[in-house]
Amino acid sequence: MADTLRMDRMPHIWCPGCGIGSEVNSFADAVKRSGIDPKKLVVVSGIGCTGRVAGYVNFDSIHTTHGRAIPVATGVKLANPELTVVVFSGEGDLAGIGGNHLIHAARRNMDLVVICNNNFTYGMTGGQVTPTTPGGASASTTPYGNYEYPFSLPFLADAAGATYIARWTSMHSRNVTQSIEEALLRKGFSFIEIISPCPTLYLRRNRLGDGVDQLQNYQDNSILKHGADTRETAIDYQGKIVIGKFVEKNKPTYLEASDKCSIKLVGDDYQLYGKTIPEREAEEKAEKERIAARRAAMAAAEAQEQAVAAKPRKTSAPAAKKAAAAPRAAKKAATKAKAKPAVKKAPAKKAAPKAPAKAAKKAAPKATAKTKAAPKKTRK
Ligand SMILES: Cc1ncc(C[n+]2csc(CCOP(=O)(O)OP(=O)(O)O)c2C)c(N)n1
Ligand code: SF4
Ligand SMILES: [Mg+2]
Repeated sequence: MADTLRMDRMPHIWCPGCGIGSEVNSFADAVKRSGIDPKKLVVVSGIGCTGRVAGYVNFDSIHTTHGRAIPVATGVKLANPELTVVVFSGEGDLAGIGGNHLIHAARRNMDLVVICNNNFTYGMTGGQVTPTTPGGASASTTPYGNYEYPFSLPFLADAAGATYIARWTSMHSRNVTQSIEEALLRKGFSFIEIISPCPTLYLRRNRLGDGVDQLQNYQDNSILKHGADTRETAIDYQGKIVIGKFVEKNKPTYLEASDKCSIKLVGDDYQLYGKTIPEREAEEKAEKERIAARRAAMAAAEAQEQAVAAKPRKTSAPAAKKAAAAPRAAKKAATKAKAKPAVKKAPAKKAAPKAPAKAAKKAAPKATAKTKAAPKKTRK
């Protein structure tokens, strides 16, 4: 991750067992896999433990004020529509003080990827209750148990108009990576919620053990339900957590809708930042092709790496298998050709260790006896 993190900022502030670190890891991985140009990526965070993400990533980033990550990100996107803009923040920042911005960006289908770390608490400021704290959970401001009704964020985002909605936990890091990758490559408002442990405040106050205990809870209580009705995604205290990709649909983004309106008003000469719509479309197409080429190159490199890794080594099980098969092949060849060269050419020489090859040279029955030695090598 050295190229995606500002290593000069390490060590980071996050506590041991906090879920934010693994989310950043997934994010960095997703950016790499997506094939998008990192120079055209901007990360915006609000304030909070999660808000610190913007300070650690090696992309253009803004660590803005509490609750204002979405409006700042909206401004960045409108000022330069060629950028991919990601908001990475906590549920307090996004759904508490910034809740109004969240619903309006979703309503407009603003072209943003919003990654929301939901740890059910205001981590940075001492564990106060948040809009998602489950009923009954203890917080520094609700020491006798939370008596408010919490938001289910996927339901809120859905009702407001988000066009991509997924929820995972920090236990599901591969799914998190995959969802972020998908969101980076699509248009419109994408909302990804990640349920995550805050051992220092939420878990300790509620006597729920450490980060690992909570990951076990996620493992035991997550229910995978792609396409689930978001009305059924509420989370009770330590209860079941419905996870998956709930919504994925297309509708014009804010910029597309505003382009359409402007064309109606001024005709085809309409320009945004000095570029006509066909010019912008041509640039977008070229960028998509560059991304596709990068992805294809990465897939080819990955396939090659896998092929190298799969190549049998002398002591590996496939090598032993080959070795075991070699005398049989030699015997067959010898019987068939009744000629020395054929026996010499037995494939045993290359893949198999000396013993079976030697055996193949001599006689088939003996070779069979030697074959028994092959598994021993594997065990070693
Ligand atoms: C206008 C304003 N109000 C309040 C605060 C104090 N404050 C800073 S972070 C935070 C809560 C962060 O909670 P969350 O967004 O859930 O992030 P976490 O720390 O849990 O990752 C609050 C209330 C602030 N910085 N600015
Ligand atoms: S206080 Fe909680 S959310 Fe903040 S870094 Fe520590 S564990 Fe993570
Ligand atoms: Mg929080």
